Amino acid sequence: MAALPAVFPTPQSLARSGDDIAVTGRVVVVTDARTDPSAKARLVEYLKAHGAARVDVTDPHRTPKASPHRLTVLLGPARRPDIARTLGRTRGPDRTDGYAISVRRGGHATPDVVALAGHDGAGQFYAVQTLRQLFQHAGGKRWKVSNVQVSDFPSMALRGTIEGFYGQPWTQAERLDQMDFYGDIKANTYIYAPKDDPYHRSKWRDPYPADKLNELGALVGRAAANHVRFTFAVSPGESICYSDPADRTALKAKLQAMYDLGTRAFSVPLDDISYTKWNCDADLKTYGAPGQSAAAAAQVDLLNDLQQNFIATHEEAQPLQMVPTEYGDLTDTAYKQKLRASLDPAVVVMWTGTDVVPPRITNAQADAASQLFGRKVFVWDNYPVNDYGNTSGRLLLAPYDKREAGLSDHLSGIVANPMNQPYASKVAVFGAADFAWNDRAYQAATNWQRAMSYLAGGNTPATEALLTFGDLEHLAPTFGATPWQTQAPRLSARVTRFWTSWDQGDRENAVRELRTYARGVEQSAATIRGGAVQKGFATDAAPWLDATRLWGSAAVKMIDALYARDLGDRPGSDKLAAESRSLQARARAVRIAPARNTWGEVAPKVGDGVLDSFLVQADTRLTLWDTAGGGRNLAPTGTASASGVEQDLPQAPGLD
Ligand code: 14T
Repeated sequence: MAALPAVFPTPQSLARSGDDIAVTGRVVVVTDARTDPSAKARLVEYLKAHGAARVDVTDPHRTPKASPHRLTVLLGPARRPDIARTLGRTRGPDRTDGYAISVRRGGHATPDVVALAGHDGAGQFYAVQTLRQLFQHAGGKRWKVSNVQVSDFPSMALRGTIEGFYGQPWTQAERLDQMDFYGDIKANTYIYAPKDDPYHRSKWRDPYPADKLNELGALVGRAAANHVRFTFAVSPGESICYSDPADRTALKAKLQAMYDLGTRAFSVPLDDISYTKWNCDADLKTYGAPGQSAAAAAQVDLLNDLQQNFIATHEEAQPLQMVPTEYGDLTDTAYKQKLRASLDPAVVVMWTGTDVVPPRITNAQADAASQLFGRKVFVWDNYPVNDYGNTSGRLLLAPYDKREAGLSDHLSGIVANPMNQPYASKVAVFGAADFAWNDRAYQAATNWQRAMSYLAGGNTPATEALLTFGDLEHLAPTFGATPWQTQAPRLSARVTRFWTSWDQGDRENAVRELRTYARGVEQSAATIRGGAVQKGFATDAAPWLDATRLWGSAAVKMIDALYARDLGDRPGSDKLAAESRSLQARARAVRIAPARNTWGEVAPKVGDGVLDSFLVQADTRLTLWDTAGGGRNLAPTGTASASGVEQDLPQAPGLD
């Protein structure tokens, strides 16, 4: 029997139950009034993309068009009689967002049946999203469906992203694309909080102009069609007068305008503001001298008012979310004491993990945070965001990692704060959504491969090119000096192996292997631009791809120079090394412009500390070839490395 299909996010339970079934030319889909409309639309779309020339939609009470020659797909609530019958012993999903899938082979007179059973509308939609990943090629233009039983639900209630970075906000087209992406990965939350939208922060009192409001309305609709909750955030902390009724009214009016567009979830982030000064004299009178405790009292007054007099009075409105001014530590302070003692228990509190950009998030930390804030916290995860100094020149393409299994016991959810580059952010967001869905099954390395395959539309060479490129953009900085993910682990291991073989005299093999990999680096840019990978990714990564091609070519030339020299061809080697140096100079001259980020016009970093170090090491060996005896390692311990070499530094001394 065929292997189990790869489904992401990883289902809680998925087991093979028999031979696969064929997608027939005509397929019958059985729905009724309780069938989720967007689940139904996607189901028809996916069936047509996988071999069904015609899809007949009918309901359980009409004469079934079912025939043994037509695959029948039932879509609706788990309790619908025909669905419940087909589910049989496959456990129904009694949880929010839960679903079950049961594939049953027919007989002589009965068709093959697939039951897609949702606990709720989102569950139905997620059943269809899983079905999308169960289609397998069956030769020619034919398709089959993996014969599996699935019982699935999310471990965390809130999963998705918070557009919460500094720098150029995403465009409307990019956001619309993200909503579809979130549907694909079963993420249900998008929090709109771009720091540089003036109407979100500095001009929070002003209503959105009509054109912006139209765009937001379209976004709310696209989110809903993907079972994503568009969550509107407004950050008044820079200028609000907490005790001023007019400011309270202005804030509610801002939320009301979004409610009228269909938004049902709201957040008031109070991060990155001063709590040691008031914005008005009235607050001094009402709350006393400024300080941690007084600030918390003022914030609590505002938030409780919004929860009780806006959220609670608006149908379908979700509990209010907030970001505390102290969002990234585990110290008990007067501020946190006040918050946990008096903030309405319904209000959801966000927390970033320790140190704003956390090197890891553990169960013990999350438990401590929950104690401090008096409720399960909602993680604002500052990965892969690239708006702070240490990310200058970087795309962050390493997998989502170092979040401990079991966090679902302590958190209400996780949203990733992405990069200014929305498509490139999908690598990490794909991982964060998988972790939030099923933290205990999460495997970073496996997820990373699947994320790349998703971006490459399943194309194998394009997936491989993305993995090679992602390795060169793997370093993930913290606010401190130590990155929490290392640079280029794949390339680094290959370079180490190269010098080991080289020094042992196995030069031909050493050269063949590393040269092949360097060619892969050089060609990855063209492959990523070749059409299989989502276009937006290549746009986001354009300067990095330009530089990657040049760095890859420089490495190939340098490897050839080493080999030529080893064969005794001094002039040929000199020429190749010179070509490599000029390619390196061209690579260093690439600039990221116009910059979407906060870093200004800088050079894209590509495999820095690994690729450039290799080139310096190789060049040094060529220079000292005769003195050191045939390009052998110069360090007595055999560990000469230049891992600290920054690409912006001048070349190592004595090389020209
Ligand atoms: F609210 C928070 F949870 C949060 O993370 N706020 C900001 C966020 O908008 C930003 O994208 C992120 C990464 O730079 O960090 C927070 O902003 C900071 C935090 C600092 F400690 C900006 C500068 C800092 F020094």
